Amino acid sequence: MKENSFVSADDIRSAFSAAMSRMYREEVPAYGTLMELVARVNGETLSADSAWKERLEATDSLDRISEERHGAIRLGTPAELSMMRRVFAVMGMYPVGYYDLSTAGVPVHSTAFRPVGDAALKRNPFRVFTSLLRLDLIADEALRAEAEAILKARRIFTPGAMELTGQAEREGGLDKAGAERFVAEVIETFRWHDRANVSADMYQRLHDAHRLIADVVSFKGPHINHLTPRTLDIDQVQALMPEYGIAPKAVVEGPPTRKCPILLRQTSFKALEEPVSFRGADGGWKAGSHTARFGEIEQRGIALTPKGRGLYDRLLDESRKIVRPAADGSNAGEYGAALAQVFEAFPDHWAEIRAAGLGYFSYSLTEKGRQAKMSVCLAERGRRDLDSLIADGLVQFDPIVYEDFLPVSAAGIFQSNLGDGAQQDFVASPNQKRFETDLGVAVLNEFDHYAGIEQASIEDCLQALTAAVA
Ligand code: OOG
Ligand code: NI
Repeated sequence: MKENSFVSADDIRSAFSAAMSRMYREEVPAYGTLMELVARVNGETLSADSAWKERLEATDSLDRISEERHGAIRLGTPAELSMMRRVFAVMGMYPVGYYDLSTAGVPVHSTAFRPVGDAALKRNPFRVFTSLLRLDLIADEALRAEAEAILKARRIFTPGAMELTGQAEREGGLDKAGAERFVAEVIETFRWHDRANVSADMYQRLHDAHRLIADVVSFKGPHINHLTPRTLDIDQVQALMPEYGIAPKAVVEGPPTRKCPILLRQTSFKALEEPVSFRGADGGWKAGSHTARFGEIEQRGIALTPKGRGLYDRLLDESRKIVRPAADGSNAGEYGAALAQVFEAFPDHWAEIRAAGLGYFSYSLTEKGRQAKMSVCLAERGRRDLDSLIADGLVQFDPIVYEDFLPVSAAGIFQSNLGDGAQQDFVASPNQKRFETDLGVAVLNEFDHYAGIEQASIEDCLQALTAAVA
């Protein structure tokens, strides 16, 4: 009886992402401006391309095109991370991928909590890029101990959020009233607090060690630091940002503009300096400022196989050896040109990408394939491989969309929002084991996930072609 009244995890996630969007637009008006710009560009792109519009109408819900696709938070302790995992699980969001950002001068490692199945992603793809601060990378031992003590004392979840998460785990879900309360309680964790947990002096010391440490340790909770709607033309939004009074980061991260989009392209407006107050010695408050929150946009392409990803990483590295993008945007044009030129080595036709084994595709029967299934006899099943079924026009293939993140791009997003002078070196030290111990589970491997979707689609095709005569 009770089970029937549970709200689905997908619906809870949708309500959560809508509530986050409302809260963030109120808290950061520039983000609302970015949303307006994105809606305008998406609308213009679709009016200029009716074929694309039709395809999107068939596969996505058009009125939700410009909605948020992801957000990001930075946590301070293993206990916060493992509790966050339980909270996200109630919303059907699971940790996929491990990203080590120490190599890029940011003392965190991360995962993305996201829906994993095709149906869940279609219903609402919202994900949260979640980083855990690595105090072990901070050289100053005394400061590290103080930061640990401050973090240990804070409580980022409301008692209601903890209780409802436990209830959902015990009972297998939440009913309507429970789900509504859950969203309202969980949102509190992501809220901005303009009163710091620390004195101005302590903030400065944390800030001197790394701006990101100050951002995580000084506040009551892990305020959402950006949300990211989907754009259909990222170059256009990047170009128009100044006209809307918002300052874009220097360059678009990821691959260059292409006919066949690969992986993920993203850009953001630079984080805003916001007024905060610090604890004074006399129990009062002292005015200051903090820079953390921004808005981002993303445009996704095909998920690449390990071979394709290897090629992408190599070409990106090569481009950056030719021109390293400067934080002030002064060589953005040169960087764009180098990137485009180097990426000519990456095939830009779906059939070539498939033939070279660079990307993941979803296979389905064509109209001819659906008609022909009666004539494909069992004996042929083993003989006829996918390539000949495609050549005969029985099977077609579509790119599988990349739903994850890119460490070099993420580092670029972090850096541009930490201020231009914040570049700092750490010894590269990926530690996925440690991250998973803190998280309480292993993260899902994104390549296995895409390979699984591809394989299932192939089996469905073969099954459908032979089922009729079996
Ligand atoms: C996260 C930056 C990474 C992305 O889209 O790659 C990110 C952060 O600044 O906390 O969100
Ligand atoms: Ni982001």
